[in-house]
Amino acid sequence: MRALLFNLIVISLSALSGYTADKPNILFIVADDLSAEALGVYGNSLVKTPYIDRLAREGVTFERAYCQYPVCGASRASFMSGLYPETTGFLGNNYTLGSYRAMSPVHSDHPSIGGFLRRNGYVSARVSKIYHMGVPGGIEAGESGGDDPDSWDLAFNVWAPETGSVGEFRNLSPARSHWGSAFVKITVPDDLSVTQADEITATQAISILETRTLHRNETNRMKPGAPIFLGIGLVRPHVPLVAPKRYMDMYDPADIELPWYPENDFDDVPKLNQNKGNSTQYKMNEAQAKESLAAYYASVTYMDAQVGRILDAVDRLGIAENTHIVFISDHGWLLGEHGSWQKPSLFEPACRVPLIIRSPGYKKNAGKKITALTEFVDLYPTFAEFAGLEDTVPEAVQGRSLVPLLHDPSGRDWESKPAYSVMGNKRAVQRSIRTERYRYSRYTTGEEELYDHDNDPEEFTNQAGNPEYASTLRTLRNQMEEIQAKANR
Ligand SMILES: [Ca+2]
Repeated sequence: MRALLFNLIVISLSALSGYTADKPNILFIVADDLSAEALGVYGNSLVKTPYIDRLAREGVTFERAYCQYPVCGASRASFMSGLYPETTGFLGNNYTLGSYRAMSPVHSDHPSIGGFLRRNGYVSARVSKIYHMGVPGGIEAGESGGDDPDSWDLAFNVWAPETGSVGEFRNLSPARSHWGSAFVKITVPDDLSVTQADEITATQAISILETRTLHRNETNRMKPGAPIFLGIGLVRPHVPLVAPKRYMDMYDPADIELPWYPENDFDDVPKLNQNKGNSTQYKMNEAQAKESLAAYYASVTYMDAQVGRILDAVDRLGIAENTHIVFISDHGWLLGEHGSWQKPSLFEPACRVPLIIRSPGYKKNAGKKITALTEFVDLYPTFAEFAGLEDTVPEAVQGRSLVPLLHDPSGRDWESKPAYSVMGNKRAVQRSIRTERYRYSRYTTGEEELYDHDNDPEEFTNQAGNPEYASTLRTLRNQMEEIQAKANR
């Protein structure tokens, strides 16, 4: 009788709170400034990324996923809100979703995916950089940056030394002394690695998972029994390229090959897309560029090791069967392609992003690669569907759930739509679309770029002025205008 009464109380409590223990956890791991080209699973044979590669073997890898804006703040606000950057007006780094809501007549109550899930029975938490934080400055100050407090029940910043790290400090880019974009390499003694941002972040994230699982009934004051949406923000390989010596030692700059590009590559590239050229921005000689790339790979491998710690914790805690893990970078990055580095840029490597999803329900497709065109606004409805909330996704959300591609990675039933990336500011939005075959970009100067990926995957020959592509160009202009109209809604 007592047991029955207890059961009734438990049932009525869970009904009251709206929590259902069988809803899955969602771990959302966001790396910073990570090019897909710097991961083993995306074909890089030099870089060592055993843990992200493991995640890909056990999940699915999106080969053609694109960010909405190749810069931290704008991209993060976009994927967290499920809205294009032109819709949020969040074009750059210096806005918050809160300021957008305050200004917006139509989206004043629009929740981020974190806010949406926490209103629907989840406990939502972040560790470190999910919305924009300055790297290194914001991390050195332990600040919450452009955070959206409505997204989280719990938010943890990390406070780490970054450019102040003890170790050997070198600036490999003579033309830059701004530590948020210079190629600063810092080799940290191995026994001090515990001071580093991503190690602290992984430790905090693991501790949260332990609290939610091992102690779920005893000590959880926060929504006891609720599933968790946990955003884990890793700041590497964003510069400064800080890594313990044992990771730096894995890469000999002599083994690094810089991407080849034609000498006259920029002759047909609009000025606005030449903005990250080494010859004007960084002035690295060949040896410095190779050492930068080696240090970047070391930072990637170090970040990958933190992903490994998180995956091990998920296994150890026995929650793998009830936890979706989604790994992305906030945007792509140029690693010397076109003699250019970093972001923003509308070339393919800056807009294309790594996206790997391991979902317990789709093991039959483990290791599959998905070539369907997808974009980051698709994450919001995907997470909502993981939580069984697909019918109540706010109408404003502009993406579509990726779950059909988890069911059928071939994409047979997936309607192909162009992926849309922009850069610039409110007064001058530079736009680009990626279709199955083409990349088409249009600048506020009136200049255009058209690359035919069937015969020019490295985007060396701008066909916008080629009469043979005239009808293709007309089609692409129309497609861009359609998306632009939707984004400006
Ligand atoms: Ca970034």
